Amino acid sequence: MSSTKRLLQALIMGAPGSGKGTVSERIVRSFDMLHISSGDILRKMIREKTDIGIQVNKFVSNGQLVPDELMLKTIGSELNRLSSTDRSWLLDGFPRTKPQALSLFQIAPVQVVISLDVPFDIIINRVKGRWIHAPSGRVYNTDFNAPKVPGHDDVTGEPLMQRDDDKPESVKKRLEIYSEMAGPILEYYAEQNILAKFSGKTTNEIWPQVYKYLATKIEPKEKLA
Ligand code: G5P
Ligand code: MG
Repeated sequence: MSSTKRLLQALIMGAPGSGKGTVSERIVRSFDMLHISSGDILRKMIREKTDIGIQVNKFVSNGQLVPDELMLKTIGSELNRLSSTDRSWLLDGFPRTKPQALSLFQIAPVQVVISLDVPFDIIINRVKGRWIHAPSGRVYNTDFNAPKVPGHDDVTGEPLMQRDDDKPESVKKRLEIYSEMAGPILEYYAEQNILAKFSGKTTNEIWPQVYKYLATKIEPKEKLA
């Protein structure tokens, strides 16, 4: 007898540095979900110097949003893939504007929106210690989750790097943009009764709340660690 798999289409939102990438890593470890990060997709295009990568670089490295039309060109095929996949998924970093939210609704409607709420003064300090493994998007922090070997990825051993947009002036701009743009998107999802907000100063405080909430929507593959 065939069993019907329960699929979940979810978003994770939150200010720059609020821990979207970190919480997403924990989600995909505990639940059978794909993680798609718009920032990781853009950084890959920039690294590979594709046509779109060259166009988006000036926005990303200055901490500005990529204009909606260009952003849809960048991520459109990925959204179409998600609309027809038989896997559950978690989209991180998209939508960032109300028009992006409306476009997403047309392509791949979502059932759950996880919103991370972390005080800005905490974010500014933690971003200073961020290191990433660019090819996988794995995120480290010299204070919080340091790599086993300093400067190297735990899985591949490859060198870690810092992000161009983690310069203090870019971080400030990214936080201002988030403050301005996120409200209408969060309202839009609150009106649809799909918004779940999680507040805290650390990921370790937020994560158990997220896990318990998601476990009401999709079966975990691992117990809460
Ligand atoms: P991104 O890549 O989407 P942001 O700015 O939304 O980037 P970011 O910076 O990736 O978000 P995050 O994923 O929320 O942050 O946070 P994280 O990386 O997990 O955690 C931040 C640091 O804190 C890490 O070092 C982590 O280890 C540490 N940390 C986590 N938890 C704790 C804790 O409890 N304690 C401590 N001490 N540390 C902790 O977008 C980048 C750019 O791409 C463009 C824009 O230019 C954007 O600025 N872009 C788009 N433009 C237009 N439309 C879109 N949809 C776009 N998407 C991307
Ligand atoms: Mg991230």
